[in-house]
Amino acid sequence: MSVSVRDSLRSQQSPLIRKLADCIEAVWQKTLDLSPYQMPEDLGYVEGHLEGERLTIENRCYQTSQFRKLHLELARVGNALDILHCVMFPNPNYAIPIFGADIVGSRGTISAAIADLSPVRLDRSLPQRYQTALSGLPPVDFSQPRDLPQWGNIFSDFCLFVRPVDEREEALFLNRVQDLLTLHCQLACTSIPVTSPLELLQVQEGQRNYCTKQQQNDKTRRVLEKSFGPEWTERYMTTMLFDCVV
Ligand code: 18B
Repeated sequence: MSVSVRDSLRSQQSPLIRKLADCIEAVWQKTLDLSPYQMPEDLGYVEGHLEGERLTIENRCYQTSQFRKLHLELARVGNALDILHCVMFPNPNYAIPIFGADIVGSRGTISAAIADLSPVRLDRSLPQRYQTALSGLPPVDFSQPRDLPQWGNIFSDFCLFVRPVDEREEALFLNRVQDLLTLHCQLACTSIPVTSPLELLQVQEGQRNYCTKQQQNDKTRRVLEKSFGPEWTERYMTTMLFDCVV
């Protein structure tokens, strides 16, 4: 399946967001066999403006045999806030981590850039193959690392959460996410599905915990509520952003 890279919202967004969106789709296309994903009809392209500025959202979703949902979302609030959101939800019969990334930018600066391969195991460890591969990546150093909020105990020890201060750090972030993503797609494609009912339950529980915690991100909720109200936001956060199917 081919992926279109032309996109109206994307062309207006911060360079780092544009580059990462292009990069994510290029890696997906190169390493995975993408199929269409049926998203709720009214959620592909969304605009809202209850109070204040208009919020525009563009969603792209795919699926593969290893991933029940690959989600790339671009959002823009007026001319003030640019957001990239990406989550790769594995099928529950694959005991592999959840790739997630979020970039929040405002008028030329990026305030938050986060990327992780988040474990689904209760002890928060990553599979050995992932630990080995991630340990082999070159060290990265950012001048303004950021602290995770309380609900952020879902993230791995390899989680990158920074405020990139210049073009060099933006490029470093982009390169590191490209490495994480490439590595993840390659490892996912060669991973063997779990067969034991207990393991299946554990993966389901891990994915549910990830979604429940992410739904506690008040900063995301507040942005959405301002334009769409609390009810729509609750539905969006639990069906589109962090749906636990299990
Ligand atoms: N997120 N983010 O995706 N969020 O969705 N995001 C913010 O500078 C949106 C994810 C994460 O410090 C901020 O503080 C909106 C994924 C973390 O308390 C805003 C959407 C991950 C923080 C938004 C969206 C993730 C954070 C504040 C839907 C990780 C820090 C920016 C399109 C894999 C939270 C700032 C804190 C921050 C908004 C993480 C405005 C609307 C997949 C940890």
